Amino acid sequence: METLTLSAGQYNLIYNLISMTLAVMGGAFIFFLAASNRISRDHRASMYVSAVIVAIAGYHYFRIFGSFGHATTLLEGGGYEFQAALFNDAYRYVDWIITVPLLMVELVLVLDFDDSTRRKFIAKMTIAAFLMIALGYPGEIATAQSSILLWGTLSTIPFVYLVYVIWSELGDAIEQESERVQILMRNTRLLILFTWGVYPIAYLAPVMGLEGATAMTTLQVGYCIADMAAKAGYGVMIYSIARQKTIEHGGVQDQVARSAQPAE
Ligand SMILES: *C/C=C(C)/C=C/C=C(C)/C=C/C1=C(C)CCCC1(C)C
Repeated sequence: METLTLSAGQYNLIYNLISMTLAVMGGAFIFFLAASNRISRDHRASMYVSAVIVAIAGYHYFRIFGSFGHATTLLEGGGYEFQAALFNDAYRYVDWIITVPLLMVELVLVLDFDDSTRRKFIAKMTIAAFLMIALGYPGEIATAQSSILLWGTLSTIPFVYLVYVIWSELGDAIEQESERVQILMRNTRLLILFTWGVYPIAYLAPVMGLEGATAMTTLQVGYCIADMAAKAGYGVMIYSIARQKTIEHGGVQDQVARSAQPAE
């Protein structure tokens, strides 16, 4: 297994970014729970699912943080030694296996699909996400460039399918919405494309001719930033859609009913 030497700057960048991602997931968790009160019953579950996603990711970031500390040792001459064998890459993959299908559940909860379309969409997305992540993993832990390329390419097939289905199904769903919801949904679609697209690029850092420690830093930085945007940022977009629909459908009915009662 490889040992890399990280400069103090690289070490600090990774360390602080993992820490920041953990903080963002924690903050997002509170936000989604609080925000669920501002959403009508029909779409409220999307905020609960979003809170579950950032809670799961937050837990994994907590473990990744510990694992990174465990795998690095301060060198006498400055810099840090990083031992790949002591760093658990699987936390990210286990996280994705759970959270990527949940991100799709979160999405359908703000769309007005009928039950059978909903079920079919989730089934297709879960299978494709599983294949994408399971096929990507052997390349993530490989050091040979040819293995990284092979598994990366195989994993890209279900990835392209996922993005294609999201794009087209959202395209159909958009038609029936008000103009404001349409804009929010288009932006959400773009957010998915641009944040999900970061993962395969970061994954390829070791084959892009970067030196070992630089490649490792690029990959970790890419995954952290993508996770913040694809989970917390995306949840905020879903919140905006749900909130806008709530406003258009006459507000949060149960709250209105309660506050309409005479004061005692
Ligand atoms: C919250 C986590 C999310 C949204 C994770 C998404 C992950 C991907 C889109 C990963 C894609 C990959 C490829 C397309 C090829 C290389 C291997 C992966 C797994 C990094």
